Amino acid sequence: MAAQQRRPPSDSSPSPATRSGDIEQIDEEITFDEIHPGFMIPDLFTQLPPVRDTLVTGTSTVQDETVEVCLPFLAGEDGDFKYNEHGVPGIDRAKHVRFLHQCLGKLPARFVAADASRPWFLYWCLSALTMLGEDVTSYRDSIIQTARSMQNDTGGFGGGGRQLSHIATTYAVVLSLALVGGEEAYEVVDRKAMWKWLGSLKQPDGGFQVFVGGEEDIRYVCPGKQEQDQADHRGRGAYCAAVIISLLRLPLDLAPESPAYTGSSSVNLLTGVADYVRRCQTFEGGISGQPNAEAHGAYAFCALGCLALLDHPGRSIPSYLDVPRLIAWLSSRQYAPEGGFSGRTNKLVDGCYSHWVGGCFPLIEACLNSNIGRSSSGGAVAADDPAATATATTRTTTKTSLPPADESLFSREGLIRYILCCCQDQTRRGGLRDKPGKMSDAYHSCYVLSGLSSAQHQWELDAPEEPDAQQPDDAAAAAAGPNEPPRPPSKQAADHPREAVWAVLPYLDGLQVFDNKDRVRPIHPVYAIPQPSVRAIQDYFTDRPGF
Ligand code: FPP
Ligand code: K
Ligand code: ZN
Repeated sequence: MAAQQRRPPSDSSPSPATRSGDIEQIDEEITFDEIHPGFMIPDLFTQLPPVRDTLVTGTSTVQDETVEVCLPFLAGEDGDFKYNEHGVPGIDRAKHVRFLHQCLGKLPARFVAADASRPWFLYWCLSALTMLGEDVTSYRDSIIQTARSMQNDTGGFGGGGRQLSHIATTYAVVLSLALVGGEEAYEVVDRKAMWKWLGSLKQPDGGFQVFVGGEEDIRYVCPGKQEQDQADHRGRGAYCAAVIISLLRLPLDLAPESPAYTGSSSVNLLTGVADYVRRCQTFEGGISGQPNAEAHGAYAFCALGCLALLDHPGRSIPSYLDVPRLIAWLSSRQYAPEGGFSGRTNKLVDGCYSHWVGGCFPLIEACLNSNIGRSSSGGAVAADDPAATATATTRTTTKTSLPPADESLFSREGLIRYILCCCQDQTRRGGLRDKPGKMSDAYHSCYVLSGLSSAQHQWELDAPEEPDAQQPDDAAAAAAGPNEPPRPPSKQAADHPREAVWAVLPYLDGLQVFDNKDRVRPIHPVYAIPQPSVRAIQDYFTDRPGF
């Protein structure tokens, strides 16, 4: 951003002094710069977009209203915030932490509708608290007890006692156990039953049902969202399944009872998943929850995260997706002046897409920057899958033309501004939110902070072919703290795709508009929980005797 573009908002906008009324004695002539000396906010974030479509529609009206509600926060005019010299407020840790502890406690009666989402509340709150730097091990005993009550003998976890196991609630419980950590927490999981249950969800088309016997007409309510059908959930089902399988180091082979069982040892729990993801890329370049549906940010993250677990992302992502078109779609999700992301075309910015869309960028950047993303070698495709092999061959051309991402592919500054200016509830309530005017909640607190974490950190990925040559620099690794050296391959891990080695960099390219005290903890780009928590649970289950 050029220096001359960084200036205080234009005089036409009301200044905090004239708005808040508590500095009445100040002369009207006084400039914004004198009140906030050195405030440097690019015009991009304080003014209406220069190019506008004059056609007025319902969509354009709500978009205009959204810009109007965000502008005062972005321009440093909200009286309740203390802004730094970049016009960015700090993160109100104490209030958010208190809000999240409250959400983990007893909830008011109206939350009865969210009863089946209890595992989600656990994950959202524990994850958000962890990113804010809190130690969540004090919740270990109660999480263990709660998780036990949610587990079914037939495998997996339901939303509560005597509820059917569901892939999403299972994912949320497993992540919650990983977040509190420790042997007793890991041991809650009946891995053998879990393995059998996942096999029973695995479909011959490569996808996963989200619960046993779930037909397309069986619906369930996604927290805070409208009802959607089962098929629409397969895209995220595959991501949840891949995360569960990887964290618990489950064997990949299928039991004969699985609907996907063919008797061939080359068909396993992960077979066909990448091809399923490929079929979900739409004409827009984004990714939908099932083939031929509307592209949505939530599925983009699930798709990329899933591919990143099936093989090295530098190989799997360009093999199965048209990356330039995906980048174009992802980039179109970031709006100005708001700075935040929308979830789909012609919709509004929302703080939770800071993760669902923002969290795609570390994966894409790593894919472009890892050596393999630039090489012309073939993709990671099972030889027994001719359709996928053909795809990989055509995609190789695209892959060779992908340049490395020397600069971020999104505006980190814009996202950080949107999050810190617009997504914090500044009242006593605390917590993070969709946008100004909306109530904070646990879901948005988790995903807004996850997005902030990806915007505040940079990740580097090893090249898969030469792991030894790609060890992270010792000094950088030491400074960054949570990075760990690659592990030697173990017997059981051998049938799992080799885990890529992610390293968080101790610096951030470009201008840093937030203060260091406002940096939240880094989270693993694929699992969205801290890297040491991923490492600890995987290590515990690697080569586990018995199962
Ligand atoms: C539209 O909501 C939302 C969707 C179509 C997808 C919701 C899915 C998730 C949040 C992801 C779940 C992921 C996992 C890992 C379980 P909307 O119409 O209210 O919002 P919009 O206007 O912003 O599109
Ligand atoms: K929304
Ligand atoms: Zn949202």
